Amino acid sequence: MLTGTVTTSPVMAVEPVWTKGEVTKVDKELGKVTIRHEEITNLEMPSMRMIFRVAKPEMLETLKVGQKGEFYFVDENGRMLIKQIR
Ligand SMILES: [Cu+2]
Repeated sequence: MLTGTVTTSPVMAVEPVWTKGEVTKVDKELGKVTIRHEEITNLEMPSMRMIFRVAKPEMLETLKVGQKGEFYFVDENGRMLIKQIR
């Protein structure tokens, strides 16, 4: 017997979108990292310098001022997070 459509949760395997950036400040106490980033296409944000929070506290231990890399930034309920670094 048909019981209607089965709705699946909108969980998808999201591929990280990498954005180049440079760490300009790390505030371990407040858990904030300032990054000068290039355009973030997944967030439709132009290049700028701004403050992010980290998805995991241990990221604060590895991030250094002057460090350049590629970052996966996400908007989590209005809070800009560094989700992954490579
Ligand atoms: Cu920005």
